[in-house]
Amino acid sequence: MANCPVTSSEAASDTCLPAGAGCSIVAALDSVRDFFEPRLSAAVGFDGETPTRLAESMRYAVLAPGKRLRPALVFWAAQACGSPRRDPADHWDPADHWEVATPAAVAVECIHAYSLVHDDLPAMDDDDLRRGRPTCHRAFDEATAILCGDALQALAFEVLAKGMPAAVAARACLALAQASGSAALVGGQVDDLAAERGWLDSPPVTAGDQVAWMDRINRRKTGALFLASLHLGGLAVGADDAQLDALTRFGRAFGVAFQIADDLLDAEGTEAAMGKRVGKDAQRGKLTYPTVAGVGSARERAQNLAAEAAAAVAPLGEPAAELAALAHWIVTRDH
Ligand code: GRG
Repeated sequence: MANCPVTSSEAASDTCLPAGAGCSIVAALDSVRDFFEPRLSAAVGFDGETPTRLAESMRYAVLAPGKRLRPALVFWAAQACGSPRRDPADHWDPADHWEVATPAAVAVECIHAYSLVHDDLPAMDDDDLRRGRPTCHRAFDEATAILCGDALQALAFEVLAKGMPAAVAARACLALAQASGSAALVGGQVDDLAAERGWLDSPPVTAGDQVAWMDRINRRKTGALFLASLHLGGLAVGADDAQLDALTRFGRAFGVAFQIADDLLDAEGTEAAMGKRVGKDAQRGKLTYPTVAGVGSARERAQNLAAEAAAAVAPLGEPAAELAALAHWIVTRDH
């Protein structure tokens, strides 16, 4: 397997970030995609009773070129928690941990892809472009896109239940169901719509209340699936409570840092780099971190959170270097 470990010293240093020569986190993400995408494709290689149009829409949605951040979190959490105890001689091969964590990586990417397909629908964000291509309802039709999302969601749990040992599968299914259900992904999406569509009895007014409101939405809408990705990766290799706790602290800081960076990119990024429409938030007068707190302080908070995330996984040692580097990268990326 092509693997490109990032060292702890690179993770802590700005010089390893994407703009720098020989940046290893970008290569490490390429390694994840090289390993993961053939396995993801196999998971949506339907036969039997799945109608062709539905199968095509699911492959279209899930195999479109995404960053694969959630699978990366699964694999890097697995390698961070699995390595020391599996090979005390320290000759660890991350491939062992990635293979065992593959059902978890496929499952979280299926949930993510379904949420994007549904979010792009006319009843929600009404977008025409996603991952540089026409959105699913544009390439197919609305009914197919709704059913594609439904089937991707069910597939996620099928893959976990089939691919993991029973006791681990039950914990993993619970964690993923909670992260994608009414109290997290779906609930966060509903609250986001509520603010935008004037469904709130008392919208937040002060800057402090607005930041708390956004944190609460993003913790559920975006952060919960990142956290579940990390936990599923840990569970796949039998992580202990201390390791899961380190992943939790990493995931909480990472989730907010990611969302602030996403808001900054919506305000300042380009459609070509992002592969989706930008400037939507301003058009809709939506609350975002840069509009409430200002671009400078939003950027500063994102960088502080990235450092906090990296510090949280420092006790996991060298195998957690990719996680730390990813936290720094997500706040400096251009897509
Ligand atoms: C429809 C239940 C339901 C939820 C929708 C995912 C989502 C919730 C909304 C998408 C809108 C949005 C911009 C959310 C915030 C951040 C986010 C999930 C960005 C996309 O994730 P990336 O950058 O995308 O990892 P790729 O395409 O690289 O996988």
